[in-house]
Amino acid sequence: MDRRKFINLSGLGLTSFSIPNFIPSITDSNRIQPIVASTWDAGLRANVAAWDVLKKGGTALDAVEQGVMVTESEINCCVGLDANPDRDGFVTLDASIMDHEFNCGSVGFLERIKHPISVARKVMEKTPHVMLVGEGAQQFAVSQGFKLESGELSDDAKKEYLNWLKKSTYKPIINIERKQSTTQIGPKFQAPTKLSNGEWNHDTIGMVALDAHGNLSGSCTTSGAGFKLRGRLGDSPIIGAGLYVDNEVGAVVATGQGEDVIRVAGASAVVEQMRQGKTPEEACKFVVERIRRIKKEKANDIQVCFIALNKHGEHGSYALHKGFNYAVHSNDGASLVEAPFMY
Ligand code: SD4
Repeated sequence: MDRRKFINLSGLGLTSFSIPNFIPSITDSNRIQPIVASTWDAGLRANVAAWDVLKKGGTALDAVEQGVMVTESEINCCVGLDANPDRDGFVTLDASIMDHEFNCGSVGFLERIKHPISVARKVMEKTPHVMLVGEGAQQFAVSQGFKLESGELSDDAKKEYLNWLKKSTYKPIINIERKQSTTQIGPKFQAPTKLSNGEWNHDTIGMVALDAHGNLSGSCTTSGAGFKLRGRLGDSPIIGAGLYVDNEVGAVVATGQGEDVIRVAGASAVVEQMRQGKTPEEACKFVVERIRRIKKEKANDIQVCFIALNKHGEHGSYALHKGFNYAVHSNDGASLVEAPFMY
């Protein structure tokens, strides 16, 4: 046995004395290659943090938490406390996280907490529950040491909100993106610009990852729809809708009109299609087509997108409308992939 193989195997807790004949040798070509994929071009920056975890042999769960925390912290971003408020002027956040053993946690309608994804993880790890919402979720967060922020709107969000109040039309159109935001990879990125005319209106990051141990995890965090009805929850905190992971099959996240993702138990439906043998892209397409059938001509007014990562590290995506992209990071580097679409 050469030294390299010995080191690989000893990393698995095996030594040259304990290797039975039937254990296949581990070579560079069959070693599990970690990978992370996340929604939109903001995912490029989030993936850098996730990849930092994965490349050191860290868990997919840590990767998907730390990755989306980057987006939750970005200034002038539609995700996190800097996002647009609901119609009463309050930013309310939803997030969920799921690991390779069906452990999951989520928060909904959470106010004044900077990292809802980390509260979701605490719900998963420290309580017997899956989901906490509103005041109770906030109390729980504070009890776990999270700081209660001021609740002040960012300058940008204040401007948007005052602008919206002029007409107060209730029409939360999510994610039909006609202009691309600027993007750069690496620590010195340029934050994407939010347009005041509603042409850039996505508020979510979803992330799926496979680690070197062969385990999948996923996360999703959002401010939901800008100027939404107070108390509205979308798909992102709902396990099976905005996020689902089955370690035997794959991990899926959704972005877009949450109501229509919930209607079809979107992320779970995509996982089930992969279980039937579809590729990640085929599985996403199948469920997007189902949504289009259900919505009929109303499908023109909404956007729905899924990204899926299967057990073997193959990724794919599909969107109802043109304009959705997702970011991928692996040993091959970082890339932004334009998703195939129906319209
Ligand atoms: C929601 N799915 O709350 C989220 C919104 C979204 O980019 O994806 N925005 O319905």
